[in-house]
Amino acid sequence: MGQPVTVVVPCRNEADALPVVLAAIPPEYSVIVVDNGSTDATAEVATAWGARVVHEPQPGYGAAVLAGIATVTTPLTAVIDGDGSLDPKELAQLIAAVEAGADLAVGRRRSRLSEAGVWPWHARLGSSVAAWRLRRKHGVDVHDIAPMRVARTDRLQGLNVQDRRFGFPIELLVRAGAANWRISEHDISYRRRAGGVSKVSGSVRGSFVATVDFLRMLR
Ligand SMILES: Nc1nc2c(ncn2[C@@H]2O[C@H](COP(=O)(O)OP(=O)(O)OP(=O)(O)O)[C@@H](O)[C@H]2O)c(=O)[nH]1
Ligand SMILES: [Mg+2]
Repeated sequence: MGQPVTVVVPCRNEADALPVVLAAIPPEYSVIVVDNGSTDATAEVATAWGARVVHEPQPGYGAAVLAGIATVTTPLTAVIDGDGSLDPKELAQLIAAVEAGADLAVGRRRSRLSEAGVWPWHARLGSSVAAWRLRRKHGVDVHDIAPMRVARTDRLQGLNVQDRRFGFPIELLVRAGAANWRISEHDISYRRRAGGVSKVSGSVRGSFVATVDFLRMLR
């Protein structure tokens, strides 16, 4: 049995998708669902599934993730989306990497492991450009923007990431690189969200807004 893990699941109106996510989280992990100003039954669904619920009124992916991370007390923290597009079972390889000595283990979405049509060109472009800048300018050897991640909780809490929106994953990688963290990247699958409505990659506009957030962090 490895070290205790808490999975933080940021959610804004994910009541339809959340059961699929929570059902796939291995029972030995603790779960915190961060309800980020949802107007649907996200919090009720989370409670019914036995997850702890943290409420974060300030909108933004970063605000939600930070609120969750701040309350974790296990040695390891994992972060995964609440929309069902990522598979919680694949956290195991990231957790193993951190237990083996990595400071941060991150996922890398791959076309060959993705459901057809789920990863449109505009979303892929934004992530690729951000990852390229991370490698070139910041010396962080990643090929995606760390859509899921596992790290030691105390280190993660001490990283002092400021961005509250979609710059959060990028800023986290920049800061981890600057602190000389050992980062390991692992291929993961990518699926259609399990329910609910896309807020980002479902439109060119959504991808554009997220990409602007990414690039603000990489100037
Ligand atoms: N977009 C967005 N997502 C949030 C927010 N707060 C929490 N989240 C959650 O963060 C996770 C990741 O969101 P994204 O996958 O980037 O957004 P999405 O709406 O699923 O968009 P697509 O995956 O591109 O369809 C999801 O579980 C969201 O519910 C927020 O303020 N905005
Ligand atoms: Mg999503």
